[in-house]
Amino acid sequence: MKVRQINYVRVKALLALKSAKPFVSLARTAGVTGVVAGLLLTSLSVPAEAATVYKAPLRTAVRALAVSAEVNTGFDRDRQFGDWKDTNRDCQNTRHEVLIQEARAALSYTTSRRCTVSRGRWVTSWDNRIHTSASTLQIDHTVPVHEAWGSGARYWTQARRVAFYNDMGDARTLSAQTSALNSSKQARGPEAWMPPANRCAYIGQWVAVKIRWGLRVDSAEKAALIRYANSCPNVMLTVTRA
Ligand SMILES: [Ca+2]
Ligand SMILES: [Ca+2]
Repeated sequence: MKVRQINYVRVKALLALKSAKPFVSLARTAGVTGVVAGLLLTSLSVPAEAATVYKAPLRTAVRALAVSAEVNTGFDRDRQFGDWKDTNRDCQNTRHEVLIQEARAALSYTTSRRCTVSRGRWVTSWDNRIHTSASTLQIDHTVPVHEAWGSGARYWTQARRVAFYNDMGDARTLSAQTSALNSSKQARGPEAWMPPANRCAYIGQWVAVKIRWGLRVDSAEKAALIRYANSCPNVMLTVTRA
């Protein structure tokens, strides 16, 4: 049982990393066919609710989002969500894990232990800007932490909130963005704030995170999502629920 649980965690991480790809293409990736196929077989033995994968075209997914009023009172980011964690205890916290994952070139670190990223090359998806210093980047929660709190996270356990805050299981939850632009977003949803570039991708990411974490949408947000989705390619969304 213990082995199955460990394998399931690994499968989940692999699937999330390749969440845009179907199982077959995942199994063909990078010469790990046998290993992945074995892990997938093992995963069949875990309870169905643990591995729920949602799949629908963007416009269908948007219309299916459950609506309720956003209740933002009582929010305390540090107390309720904590800070960047080093979940896998390799000395790199979530901020640096995201910087490493999104880097387009070799990285340099502030110390020989490689705990904190110093320089590299990143292209921020909201504005297509090129960055070479980590100091000009912030890690954005696609669905802002305060917005998540008001959309259902207030009812979660502390552990689930910390997991959301540090979600490395789906690359759509967190991304490195230009610091000033990230600051300008604050806790606003697509009804009030949109990035200057790659808006259709942003809408897909927003909807995927709402589905992954079972968060609700307020009516103004849903109207905006429907409006944007109707003018964007009706791409297939595949989301592993957290
Ligand atoms: Ca780490
Ligand atoms: Ca909202």
